[in-house]
Amino acid sequence: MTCVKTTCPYCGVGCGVLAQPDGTIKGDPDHPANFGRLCSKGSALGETIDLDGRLLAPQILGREAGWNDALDLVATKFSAAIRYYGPDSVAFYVSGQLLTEDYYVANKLMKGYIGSANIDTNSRLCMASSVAGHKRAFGTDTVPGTYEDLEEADLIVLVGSNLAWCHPVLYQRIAAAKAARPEMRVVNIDPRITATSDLADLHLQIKGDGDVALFNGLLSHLANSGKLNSDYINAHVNGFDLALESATADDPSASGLTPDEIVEFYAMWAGTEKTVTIYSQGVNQSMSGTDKVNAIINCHLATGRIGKPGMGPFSVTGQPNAMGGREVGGLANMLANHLDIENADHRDAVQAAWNSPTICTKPGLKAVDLFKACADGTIKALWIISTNPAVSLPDADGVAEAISNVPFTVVTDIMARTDTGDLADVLLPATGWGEKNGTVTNSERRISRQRAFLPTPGAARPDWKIICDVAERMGFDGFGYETAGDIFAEYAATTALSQQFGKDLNLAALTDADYDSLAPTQWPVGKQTRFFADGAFYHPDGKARMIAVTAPELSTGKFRLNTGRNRDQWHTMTRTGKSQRLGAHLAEPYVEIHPDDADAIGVDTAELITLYGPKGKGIFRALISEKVAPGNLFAPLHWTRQLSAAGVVNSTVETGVDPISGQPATKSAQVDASKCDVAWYGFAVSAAQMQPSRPYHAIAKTSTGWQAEFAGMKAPSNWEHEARNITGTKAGSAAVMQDATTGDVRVAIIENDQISALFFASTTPVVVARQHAATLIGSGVASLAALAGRTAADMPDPGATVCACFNVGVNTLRGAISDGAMSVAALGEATCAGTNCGSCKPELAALIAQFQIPVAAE
Ligand SMILES: Nc1nc2c(c(=O)[nH]1)N[C@H]1C(S)=C(S)[C@@H](COP(=O)(O)OP(=O)(O)OC[C@H]3O[C@@H](n4cnc5c(=O)[nH]c(N)nc54)[C@H](O)[C@@H]3O)O[C@H]1N2
Ligand SMILES: Nc1nc2c(c(=O)[nH]1)N[C@H]1C(S)=C(S)[C@@H](COP(=O)(O)OP(=O)(O)OC[C@H]3O[C@@H](n4cnc5c(=O)[nH]c(N)nc54)[C@H](O)[C@@H]3O)O[C@H]1N2
Ligand code: SF4
Ligand SMILES: [Mo]
Repeated sequence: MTCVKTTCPYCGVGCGVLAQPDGTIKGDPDHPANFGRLCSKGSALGETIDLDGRLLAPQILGREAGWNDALDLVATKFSAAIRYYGPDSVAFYVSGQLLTEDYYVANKLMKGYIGSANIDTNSRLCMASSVAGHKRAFGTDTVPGTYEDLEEADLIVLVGSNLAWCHPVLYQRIAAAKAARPEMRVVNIDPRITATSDLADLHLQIKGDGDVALFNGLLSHLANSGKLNSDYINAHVNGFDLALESATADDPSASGLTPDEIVEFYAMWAGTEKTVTIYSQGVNQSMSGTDKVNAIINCHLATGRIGKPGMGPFSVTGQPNAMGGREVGGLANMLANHLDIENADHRDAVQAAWNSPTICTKPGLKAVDLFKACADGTIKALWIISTNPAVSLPDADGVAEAISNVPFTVVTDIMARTDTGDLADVLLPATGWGEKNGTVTNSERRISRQRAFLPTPGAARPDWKIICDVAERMGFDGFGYETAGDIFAEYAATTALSQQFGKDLNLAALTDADYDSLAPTQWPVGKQTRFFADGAFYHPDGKARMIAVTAPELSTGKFRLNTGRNRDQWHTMTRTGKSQRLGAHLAEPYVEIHPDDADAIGVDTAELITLYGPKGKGIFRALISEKVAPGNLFAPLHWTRQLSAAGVVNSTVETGVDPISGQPATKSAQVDASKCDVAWYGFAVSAAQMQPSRPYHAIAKTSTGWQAEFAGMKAPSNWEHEARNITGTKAGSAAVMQDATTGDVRVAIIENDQISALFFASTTPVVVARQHAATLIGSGVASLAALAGRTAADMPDPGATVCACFNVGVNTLRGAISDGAMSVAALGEATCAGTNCGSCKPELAALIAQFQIPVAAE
């Protein structure tokens, strides 16, 4: 079978993938990002490419429509809004998951033809503070280093990055380098202990937003201990004195760390020339995000540790094309090719290159303001492409309302039902990963091709094609591309402008490249692969700028709600939610809470917690854990209204934005928390998709159908009815069993001698071997044995999945450990766990460590 070289559609590591139409997926051994490795999400890509739930035809007001009608309607509505209310009355909200070609034409249409800069992207929620910090320091948005630096470094400092779960292949590369060179040191700076902490020699459990204080303290320490690189500063850096003055005025103990921790960290940093500081959303998603970025970069500039092998600041990108989107100018405050909207010469040059009728003259609305403008009626027509803002923006319910308030909303997605798509007037079906062609740029500026290996499903079209079709119907020429390759060639040619104005981007060498066979290519093409070792920054004087930053006042609310990611889910789960292997890792919305706080609000293990934000609330399973500090909570961003009753964490998140970047501070929402008093808890498995519609519920795929967790405020009077309602099974006979002592209820629905659904209810959180229950669906096992919800002696319950690749559960692993598999490698040999993608290795190590802790003598 043909094997196509393509690129993973998830994170910014940008791993090369070998894909076959039957869904066989392997890591590409030749791709310089991953050299054959893939993480759990990449490995499971084959399970997410079915057509279940796909949007396969345009829809107008919920009814299927032809492309002609849909495109005409979109073009007419946008043109009318522009005619009556002006170009700024329309907006696009796009995504770092668009391919460069899609992004390029969307930006060209809005900025060069409609004449507004009202195109913003989910990168505002993701990379905006890094972009702003880079521009302040370097004069342009440049990531100086390469992945090899991570392997060559002697010290890796991770700031606000859960690399083990979020950039797993980079984490594996660092872990392998550390195994080969045990003297390499890793420091993890995160208010939470995470899977990434496992690799760290030092975990600094910083106070939320204590980062500026810590790095300002580091800068004064570097000055006091004679570790500055005065030659580099004198030749290449402005702003040193003011930055140091400001840094010295701050007290590093405001970071919440102990003096010993601070001394140890500073000594490591000061004493290690080859230091890379990797940072991610714990830095960016903050009211002081841009200042955090500059506080980090200041230390690298002051020591000249930048752009040389094994050293530099390294902002890892989240989405597969976060970097490409920045290159084509996808943010509301950027022009194409790293040029500036505010600069008239830049504007003229871009307009000339596009040969476009107009060009925007001022920055457009940034994401949060864009949706405010939807709420207040300023925006008359809105087009959302490849993102799910009704889930992923703070005040998610307010944003959903704002979208509904726009007179005309278009959503382009691959799925028929999403929380955002449900609010649209027009739905347009896009071809998805594996069906479309284009390029993405990863965290180290490497451009890789995504290639199609599957047929186009239904009437779906590539995003770039849909955008160009609308542009043409709005009467604009300049969008008559035949292929994605045509767009890439035009884009690559326009990057000459970046050079013309002394900026960094330069893809001119790729203008005539053979697009079909384009190999992964890092820019700048054919020159040095790192920036800034010898200065040559992009401010007009060629120097970098150190920025004077001041630690923020830390807010003191009731609970600081920190939000982020799970290992095996991608954002709003529209794709990863399809894989039962991935769903088995953490199957419902949860909130991590410290035992002291759980005690204080009277919540026990696996009970439910209600979080109250200023504008909305949510209900989450309590995961009581010392990994979060008292006063801190952590909840994942993944759950949607499609998959849960009240698990959209952004319903509770209402935050301000960084004043410079406009990025919302989604790591530090202020919330109240209390026990959610429910009358009963339930769990069910069924062959059918369930939609329990109870005050709390969450559904997930299983190997045999679906599972649901739920809870009710009042015990039902008839358990059989309740079980049938929830599991969606009308036919068959029901066996109902109620334990006289505990009141626990178990119901099995049997059809044609096969179990079609199982239902469990209890006044306390349901204890049942969930994976095992799922395997009974469709089997003919005698109903009473199944009702016990326990596994037969010859079928041990594997427990919650730890290794998603080989489906190895926690009980199996504990068994192997007690049989003597006392290292990650030995566990791999015994059970296969961790031997494919390696994403679960930190969890394997943690299980072994748990086993090694002697039980305290009583
Ligand atoms: N599995 C998985 N991987 C992904 C994604 C996914 O959805 N799932 N999404 C991708 C995307 S788009 C992105 S942007 C990246 C995000 O990748 P990461 O930024 O690594 O992930 P997050 O979980 O958002 O947050 C990282 C850490 O920041 C910490 N943090 C919170 N507040 C602070 C603080 O004030 N200071 C410090 N120092 N740390 C803090 C959190 O506790 C958290 O552990 O992941 C990418 N990779
Ligand atoms: N509280 C909190 N909120 C956060 C974050 C956080 O850490 N905490 N992180 C923020 C960050 S960093 C990010 S990046 C965002 C991510 O948030 P979103 O971008 O909203 O999340 P996704 O689920 O990735 O949305 C992508 C959508 O595009 C669709 N899609 C997939 N492929 C295609 C395609 O080829 N074409 C089209 N047209 N559609 C496609 C998917 O079905 C899905 O509906 O969330 C942000 N929100
Ligand atoms: S690390 Fe995983 S999610 Fe990220 S690109 Fe590689 S395989 Fe995909
Ligand atoms: Mo992101």
